[in-house]
Amino acid sequence: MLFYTGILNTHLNTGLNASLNTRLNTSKHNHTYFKSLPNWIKYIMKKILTIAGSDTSGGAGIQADLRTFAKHNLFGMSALTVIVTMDPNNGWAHSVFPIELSTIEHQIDTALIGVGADTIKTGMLPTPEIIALVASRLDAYIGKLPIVIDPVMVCKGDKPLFPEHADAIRVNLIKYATVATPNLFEAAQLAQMPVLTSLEDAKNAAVKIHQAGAKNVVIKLVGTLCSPQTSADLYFDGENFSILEGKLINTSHTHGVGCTFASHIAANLCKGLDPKTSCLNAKDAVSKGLMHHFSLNEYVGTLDFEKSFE
Ligand code: PXL
Repeated sequence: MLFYTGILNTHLNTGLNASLNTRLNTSKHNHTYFKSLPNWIKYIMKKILTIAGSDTSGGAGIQADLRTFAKHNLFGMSALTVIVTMDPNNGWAHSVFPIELSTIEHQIDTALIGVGADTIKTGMLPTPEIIALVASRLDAYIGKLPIVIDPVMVCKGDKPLFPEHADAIRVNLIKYATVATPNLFEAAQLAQMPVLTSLEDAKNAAVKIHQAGAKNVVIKLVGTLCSPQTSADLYFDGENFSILEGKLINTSHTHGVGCTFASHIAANLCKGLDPKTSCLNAKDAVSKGLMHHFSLNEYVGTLDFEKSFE
């Protein structure tokens, strides 16, 4: 039996709380251990909700989000919006199965009203109706807690998954973002620009996304538009631009990197860090994980979550 002798720290992810969370995450009997905790300890754990899809292959979606939250010692909750499957007999072609609206509504209310969240992250929202529902639920929390909007429009590359939904995200959802995390394609869609071909384009897009209501915008991989190419992201807080530097890692094993990046940002915000530091930390974590990428099968590979925390 281990005893903790530290001082209870009100910054919730240090001191006793960190120790308890670490033990919750590593205990072989998590459930029993959690139930045995006094209620006041459960109530001080910081809670974070992901409203996103299930990536059955495990690299992206809520699987990535919850795994990331757990590694940050946060209490993760999920509201599932869609199930994505991949066809092993047809070149890993993706199929999307949206969840019924009322089921999503019940899940969000369970988490936000029934339990309460300190931070919210959104991922894949597969129909304009689902986007509108999520937006209606986020409305009560704007300015009260951090909200990370990952405006997922593509699964891989730049082939739009839901082309007709870009407008719904731009008009209904982006205004709730404490931080919005579009890739180059999503940024162009949100900014209503045909395509981004330079850093200057990316800066213009960031301004437009900010005007659409996002408080902070991080456009991923703007460094790939520059020469020599890097993995740098562009960060805009409404006043200043910053470049989040990163070395380009030459791999196609990037499945789930976007979801993981946005979850790290959400987790950092949940722990009380400011938006820019949260993005810098997320960039660092994802880069470390990507250095140890691995393949899941002949079609897809992903980053090593564990290495992000070393
Ligand atoms: O990486 C984008 C993404 C987000 N969410 C879900 C996914 C994917 C890509 O496959 O399946 C559920």
